[in-house]
Amino acid sequence: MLLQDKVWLISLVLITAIAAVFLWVAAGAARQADAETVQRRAYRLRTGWFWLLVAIIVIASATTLTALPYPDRVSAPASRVVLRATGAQWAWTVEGSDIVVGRPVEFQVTSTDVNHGFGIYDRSLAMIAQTQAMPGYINRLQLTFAKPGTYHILCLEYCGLAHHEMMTDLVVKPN
Ligand SMILES: [Cu+2]
Repeated sequence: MLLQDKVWLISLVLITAIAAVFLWVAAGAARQADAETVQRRAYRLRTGWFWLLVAIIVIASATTLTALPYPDRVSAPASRVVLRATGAQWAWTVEGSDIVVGRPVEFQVTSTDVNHGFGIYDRSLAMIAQTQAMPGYINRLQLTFAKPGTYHILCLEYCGLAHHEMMTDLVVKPN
């Protein structure tokens, strides 16, 4: 099942649940009840939900924040290949040595004019990494290619008339 279909299905279930709650409230609207009792019950429910939410946030943060999906700069392997990627209206220049499968690469990404988006795509045009290309600043993007072949670099940020022309190929050699 496509991700899109899954999201659509989840949305549909949630919409149905919300609609059911609305109908349930509407059906009971005419019923009289003691306001204080209802209020106390609602407050108790709210307090319960609040602490449940706090517990979920604390547990989720504690278990996931340690495993950030990108490496920190300090732990960059010394054997990495450094490539300099420069964006300019409207082309990419990538300089450096060859990229080999399994060998860590660091792209030092910058721009000579305006902001560009540096996006690396595989053959099926699925994005595998991206960062901003900013004038006067170098963004470091660390990546280890798992498969050889031709990858594509596309600009991800509208940067003028020929933004769509800002494409170049990146060849990753087998090990
Ligand atoms: Cu662009």
